[in-house]
Amino acid sequence: MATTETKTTYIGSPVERKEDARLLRGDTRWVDNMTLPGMLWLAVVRSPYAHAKIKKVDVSRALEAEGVVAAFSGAELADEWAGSLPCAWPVTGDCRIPMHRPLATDKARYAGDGVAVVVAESRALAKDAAELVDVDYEPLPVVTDVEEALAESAPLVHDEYDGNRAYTWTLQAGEIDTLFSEAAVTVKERYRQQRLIPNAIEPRSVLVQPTPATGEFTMWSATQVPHIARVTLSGTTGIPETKLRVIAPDVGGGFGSKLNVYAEEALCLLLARRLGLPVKWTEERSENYVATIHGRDMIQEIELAATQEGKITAVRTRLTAAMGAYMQLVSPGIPLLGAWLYAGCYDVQGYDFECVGVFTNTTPTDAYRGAGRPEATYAIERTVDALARKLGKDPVEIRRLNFISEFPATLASGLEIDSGNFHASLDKALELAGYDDLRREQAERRKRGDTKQLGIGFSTYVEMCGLAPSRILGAIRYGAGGWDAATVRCLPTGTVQVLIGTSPHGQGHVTTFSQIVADQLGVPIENVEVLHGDTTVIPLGMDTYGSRSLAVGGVALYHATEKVIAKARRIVSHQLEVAEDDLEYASGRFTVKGTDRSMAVTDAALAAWTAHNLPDGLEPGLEDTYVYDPPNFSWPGGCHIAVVEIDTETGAVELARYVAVDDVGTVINPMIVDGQVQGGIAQGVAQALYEEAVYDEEGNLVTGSMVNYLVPSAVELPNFELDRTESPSPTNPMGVKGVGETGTIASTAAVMNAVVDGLAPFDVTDVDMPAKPERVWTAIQEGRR
Ligand code: MCN
Repeated sequence: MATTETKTTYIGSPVERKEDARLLRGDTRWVDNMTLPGMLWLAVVRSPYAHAKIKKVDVSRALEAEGVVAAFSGAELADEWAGSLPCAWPVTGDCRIPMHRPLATDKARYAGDGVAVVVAESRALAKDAAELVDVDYEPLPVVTDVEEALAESAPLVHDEYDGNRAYTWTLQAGEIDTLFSEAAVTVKERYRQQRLIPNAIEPRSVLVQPTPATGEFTMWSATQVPHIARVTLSGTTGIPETKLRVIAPDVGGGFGSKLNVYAEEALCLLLARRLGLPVKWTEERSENYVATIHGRDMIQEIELAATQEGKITAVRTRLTAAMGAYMQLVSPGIPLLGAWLYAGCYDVQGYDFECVGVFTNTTPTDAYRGAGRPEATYAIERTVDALARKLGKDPVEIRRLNFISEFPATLASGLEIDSGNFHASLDKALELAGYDDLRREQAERRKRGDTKQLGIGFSTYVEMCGLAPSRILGAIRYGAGGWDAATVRCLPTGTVQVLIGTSPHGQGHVTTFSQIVADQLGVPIENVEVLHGDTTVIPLGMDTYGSRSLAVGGVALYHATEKVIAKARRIVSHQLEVAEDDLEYASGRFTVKGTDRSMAVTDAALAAWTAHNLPDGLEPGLEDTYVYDPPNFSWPGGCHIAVVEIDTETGAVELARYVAVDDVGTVINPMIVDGQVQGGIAQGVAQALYEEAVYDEEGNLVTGSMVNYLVPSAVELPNFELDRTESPSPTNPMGVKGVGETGTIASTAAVMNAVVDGLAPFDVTDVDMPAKPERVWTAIQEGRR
């Protein structure tokens, strides 16, 4: 029986994060702080060339260096790998997934590609010795540009293929040609999604402890995906899954970059096995820039067909997406996470999507916050503004005309939006922003030729997250399921232990999942203990990415509490000698209807533990597990409005105001949700205005450190003005949707639409991202001419 009558006290409250006191005290377990007896350090020798034949690797000088225990070239270890580093998403039957050994053997394919490894008694000694490894390279021609890589004359990143095209993936629906030929208006735009470099506060770090007597290995890794790492690294190293325990202890951010299985993890495992001693590696920040995956890097061509009134009838999109030099865990699928979203939250009849994945001599790309969905939102939101400009309409008007307004709604691209209310979030955002006043102010500044022009930009978005129904993931060839699991264990002392398969790295799961359990079982929140990120303690799990932890893991947890309550009901009915139906349940207590006789779930837990007086045949203990496979993605949406001030003399853009009204269904913890939205917006603004990975012609990463890769800080950002609408998801009993990526998905488009809107007096219709002063100033000069 559902416990909908349960009085909620924690859910919906801004409960302080249980995680924070420990984090603030420094009472934490980061992998890099861990030391084990006899521990060795690993250093990777990386190619300085973006493309080069490896003619010879000589590790003899390194082997003679102080404290060095072992050194190997990629070729020397080649036969020890049981398989490639994993790529779990072959998006088409003919998708090219080249062999990807943890160290390159024949040629280096990007600057930073590992070619040899050194193991020594300390980090410094390993690093020093790595510099003594002699590698004889024969530099080869380089291609870093995704479109140039498709040219017939382009250098081949992988010689075994006849070109750099990795796959072509398409999706069509409706009478697309007819809709375009009959359209009164069409607009066609081309956008560049620049390459981005994730910067988690904690760099990647791995420590492997072997137990030679049993053949077991424990790997601590700063990863988002301990469960996926365990399965896939077993394939790469040949260590049986049953002998490999992966622990993600405290993890300091990931933003998708730690949703991966990396060479250094495999190397630490292999060398710990060979040497019989613990081996550790911690990434330096400069290594993070070349050896951790990058995000975005694609060219988008998008075309809308519309009526004279501005009703969009069809959308056609062509993507050319860089994979980089190899396929990492989910590289091929990342651009396709946006494949269904290129019509945004608009009701269209025709849909035509194509994505070509391309190898280049660059660091592999993979999931970076939003992964495919910020790109899609950017393209459609920018193009809707272009349509509004062409028709001389207000961008608000054109959006209203096209919104999907009935739910559930089947998109032209085929998926179903569970619930939403795009008009409501737009209305609320307009009111918060004071839209009419902003337009008035803008008009006045334009009239007086103010050197500080105002730009107002919208992004009304919908996204699919909560990855996801296993059947759909299977249909799109994703290599794993989308379920997640939770166990709820009521201990005799009144404590409730939760074992959850998701793996937080900053999202506050311990708090929000405690809130769910505390309300469901009526225990104080302090009495809930949430365990995560250890494949031995929690064998079932699919980890954290795609804003799935609440909408999948949290819902599994809710169902597990329901199972526990159902068992407790049997125990209580037996103990109080009444029929189960005569018991009412609320806030952790069963009461016999119409009386004051009652018993708490925690008392049932004690009774289940002593097992002195249980119904015949009932197993002792009060614990249950639920594995939840959602029937649909979850579909957050909303409206973001950016207001920028553009200095027309310098081209500097300042984000003056930012209003966000999001709809993430039922909210468990409004403070945590606000924090997620704020962080997400900051990351999207960073793409619009600041961040850009740049390679030179030889494939050197020019923006190889924080000195020249501009990660914004709080100083560059205004206080965000946040609000919400709430359309509970009908597909899960709590009505929740994900929030971890909404801010990033919505904000880049809002800011760039604001920049272009501010530059309208100069006839500027596009500026490449990031809209840095030089680009904006140049656009103004060209516009003036
Ligand atoms: N939540 C809530 N009510 C909702 C939705 C969510 O209270 N309606 C809470 C959840 O219970 C959880 C948090 O908000 O505590 C985020 O939930 P969810 O949207 O399920 O996202 P995940 O926990 O799965 O986190 C993944 C998501 C992604 S994909 C990226 S990228 C990202 C992000 O989270 N990376 C982050 N947020 C991050 N935050 C930090 N600090 N660091 C990162 O690396």
